[in-house]
Amino acid sequence: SVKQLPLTLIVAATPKNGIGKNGALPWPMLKKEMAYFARVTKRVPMPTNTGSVQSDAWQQTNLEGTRRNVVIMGRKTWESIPPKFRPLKDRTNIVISTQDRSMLGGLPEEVLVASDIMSGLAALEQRVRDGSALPVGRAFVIGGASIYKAAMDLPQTKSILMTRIHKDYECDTFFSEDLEDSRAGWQLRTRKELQDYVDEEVPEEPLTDGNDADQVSFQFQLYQRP
Ligand code: FOL
Repeated sequence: SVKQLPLTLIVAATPKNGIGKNGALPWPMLKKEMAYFARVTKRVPMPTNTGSVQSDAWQQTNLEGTRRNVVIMGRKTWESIPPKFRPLKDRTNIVISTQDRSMLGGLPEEVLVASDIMSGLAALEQRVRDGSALPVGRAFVIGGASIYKAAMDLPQTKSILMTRIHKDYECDTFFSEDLEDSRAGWQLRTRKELQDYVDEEVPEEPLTDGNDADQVSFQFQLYQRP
């Protein structure tokens, strides 16, 4: 059921936890960072073999059928994605809005609209049951600030994939300070634990990206709480 589904936040933030400026990202296009976001949010984890079936990976895939990760975002984050990239492909998109979907422009019918995260997941669960959506792999919360905050207040949110941007861009939108508050219980995991989580190699050294006028380095991190 929806309350059992683990949620993962994925976010990029400056040293002061800035995540946005004027409805967009505060930094220039960071190709390697955006590519990491796309790869990680698309990659579906291998199913864990419980039942008594043969643990052959190939058979297992055919028995379970294909699955698709879900990305949950607020209405302003939806509007910030370039139209040619939305809905985010190969992922089930859920948009959180208090407004009716008719007020959001011509959304494709495969995009779910809900008033909060849990209602969105419940609506998706219904679609999976009636066969109009694929079974869920991982569920990612992709922002913005108020949606991240709501997700961090849910007990099923145990993991945060943080890209720490090593430059202080001017921002008007910020990620929750709860990540640094020891009472919130968030712990920085090791590089090895991050690699196991995302199922890819992650560089030890910061990556560098940007343009000739604006070079920036950044680092991929994993935070988890018990
Ligand atoms: N998390 C991280 N780590 N980096 C981000 O840039 C980020 N951005 C958002 C949420 N979490 C993030 C929200 N903003 C696209 C654009 C903006 C956006 C999220 C996604 C987007 O267009 N994504 C395409 C890739 C486009 C490309 O390759 O240039 C996608 O398919 O995911």
